[in-house]
Amino acid sequence: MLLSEYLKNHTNKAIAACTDEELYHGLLGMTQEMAKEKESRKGKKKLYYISAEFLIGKLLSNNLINLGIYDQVKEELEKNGKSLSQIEELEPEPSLGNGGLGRLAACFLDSIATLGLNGDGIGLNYHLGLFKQVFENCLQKETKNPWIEEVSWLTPREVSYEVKFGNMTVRSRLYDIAVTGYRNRTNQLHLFDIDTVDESIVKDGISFDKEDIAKNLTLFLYPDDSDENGHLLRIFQQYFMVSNGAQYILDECVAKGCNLHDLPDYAVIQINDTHPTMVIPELIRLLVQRGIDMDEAIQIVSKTCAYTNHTILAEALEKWPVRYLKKVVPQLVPIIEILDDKVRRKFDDTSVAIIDKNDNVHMAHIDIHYGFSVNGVAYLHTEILKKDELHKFYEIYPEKFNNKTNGITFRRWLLHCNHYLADWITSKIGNEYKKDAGELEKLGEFLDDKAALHEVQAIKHQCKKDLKEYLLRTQGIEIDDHSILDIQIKRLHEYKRQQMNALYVIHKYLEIKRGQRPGRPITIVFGAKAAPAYVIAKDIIHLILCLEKLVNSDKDVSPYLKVVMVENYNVTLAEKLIPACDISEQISLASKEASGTGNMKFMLNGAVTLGTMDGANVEIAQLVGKDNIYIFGEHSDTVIEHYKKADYRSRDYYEKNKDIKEAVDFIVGPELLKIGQKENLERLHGELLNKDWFMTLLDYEDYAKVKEQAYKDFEDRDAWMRKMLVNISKAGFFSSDRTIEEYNRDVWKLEE
Ligand code: 26Q
Repeated sequence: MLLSEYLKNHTNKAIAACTDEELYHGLLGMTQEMAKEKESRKGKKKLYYISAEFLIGKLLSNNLINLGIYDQVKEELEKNGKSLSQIEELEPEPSLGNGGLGRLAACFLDSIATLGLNGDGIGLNYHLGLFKQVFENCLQKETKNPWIEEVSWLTPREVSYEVKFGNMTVRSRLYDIAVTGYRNRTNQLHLFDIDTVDESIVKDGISFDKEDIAKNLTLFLYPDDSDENGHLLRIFQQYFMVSNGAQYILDECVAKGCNLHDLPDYAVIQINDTHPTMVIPELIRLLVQRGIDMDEAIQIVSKTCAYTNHTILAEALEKWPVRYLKKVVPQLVPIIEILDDKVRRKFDDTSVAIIDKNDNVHMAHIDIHYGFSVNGVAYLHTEILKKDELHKFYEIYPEKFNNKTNGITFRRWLLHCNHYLADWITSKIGNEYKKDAGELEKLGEFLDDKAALHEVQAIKHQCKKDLKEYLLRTQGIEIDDHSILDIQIKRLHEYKRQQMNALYVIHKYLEIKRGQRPGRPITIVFGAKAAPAYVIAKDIIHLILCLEKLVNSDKDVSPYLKVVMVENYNVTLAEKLIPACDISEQISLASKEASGTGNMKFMLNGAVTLGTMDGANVEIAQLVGKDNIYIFGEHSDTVIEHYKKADYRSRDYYEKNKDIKEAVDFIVGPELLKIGQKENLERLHGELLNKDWFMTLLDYEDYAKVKEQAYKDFEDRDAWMRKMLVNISKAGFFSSDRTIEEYNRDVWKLEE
């Protein structure tokens, strides 16, 4: 279909006569129509990927690519004096996720559709998504982030269910978003909502009445859960999601001829972390309601549900007090008690029980006992689950445990975000890699081809120039496109250790002040949102913003070092930053980052990783070899030992190393106190000295040393380009197509 024809039929206007907004609406309508024509075949067995987050990002460009009409549309527009990239900027980004877990779900939907598998997503239609971040006086402020407009990707469906809570009953409405596979079929993302949500209850910032469930149920993604009402709202949201999901799944299966006893032949439910765990007792409840006896219902559901674990951080493992569940979902409590009772009868060890002695329900325990598969998201992570975190469960159910190393969709993270590189790769090895990422290995042929390496270098420079233009226009930030771009973009968390990078900035600043200047200017970029109630994370943002001010306005330093903290880091910004990056910061404390997926996106775009042996970095290191990655820091075993023995004292490192002492004390020195808030800076200083739970100072010395080495190596341009190309050529393993093929082979077993 041609855009001109579509517009003629629908608006009776020519492309040249349309505004960009009209063109955006026209393109949206046209892609939706084309996607509909490719709707999925209805195979017998279907996957339901249920997740509280789907961080899908903007959809227009990706849909055009996947439908195979990107070039045609771009050309049509250009001929009429219009620019596709300008039109794309009008699209609001749906921020229906926090970070990695939500983005992974979105990549998976793309791969499921691309592989032609029968699988849909189930989630919630948050009206405001993740908050929008604004900086004021070097502090993060949160404001609402609406994304649903009059014309949007949401298609209302005639599907609606009753969902009963302890104190009220609501009626849902379903909206679908079409998920186009790359030159393949279309699947659906089902997002449940209620009509009574009221965006006007949001007061200043993102505060709202947490008790008015009818008005707030799907208003925000993960409301602030620092208080009891926040926790209760989270349970309301989770139950609303799973009750709708369970009813939808049963209806769809029954319509296909399922008699409920054979549910596992019709449905497999992948539970994305513990947030959708209540789908297990809810399905049991519904099956019993439809006449199946309890024991059989439990058996059926246990053969239908599979669980993915995304974290070992204790504070992220969901535990809900029974009294909360009694308030919100009293109908599930007797079922959860039965599930707990069965476990207690079978196993003496009470640490594997579902309800603990303090009357908290351990959601992960429900998934492990009453699901048929438990997977981690990278080799190291799964090993740690088996050896440590979930060891007792591994002893009981070794056959349930499996690893599925995460992946990313190359359609978004290469074809869409880096046309220069994608076209260059095509010119070298053809188009096959777009469907078969393993083909990238063929680029290995060019590792010693100087001309080819210089082409890669030119592409990186072009991406830097594009980024420079974008940041200047959208954020008023100026970067030097000839500098080394060293980037750390991810959620702000102490375990991810943005504070370690900030300490290095201080160190470098002081070094330059003393006259020791780097050979080439360095730009250190941060992008991160902190959870609204996470005090230390916000203090770290404060430190970075203060450093940005100090460093960039210092005439002695700014020609050599620049600090950039982009505002409101999101998928759209990631798409601009990643292609331009030289050094990818993946510096979490070993054992804490389950996988990481940003690391894979950077690698694919020719950035070299500076990282710890954590998460999928371990697999990246194995693939590219030690000459093509910069690894530092303590081994995960050592770190785990430190926790077991409780023998880490950050103060020892502070006292031993004068660079560390100098950088840490600079946080509360006169230069920064002049710019920032005493309270925040002192709290962060105290935290590093007296607690430093994620062992920043343990790894700092090695980090600084290895980082210097990377900067130095960057100067041997040909050798660096070779490292880049090795990274690109080895990235094929991290295609989410590979991950999904493994899920399907080992867990879902859908017809191909
Ligand atoms: C739990 C309880 C109460 C409130 C919030 C939460 C909560 C919310 C979000 C817990 C976890 C999350 C998100 C986790 C997440 O994004 N994990 C990341 O998953 C990625 C995909 O597998 C991995 O690559 C990352 O390493 C992991 O951190």
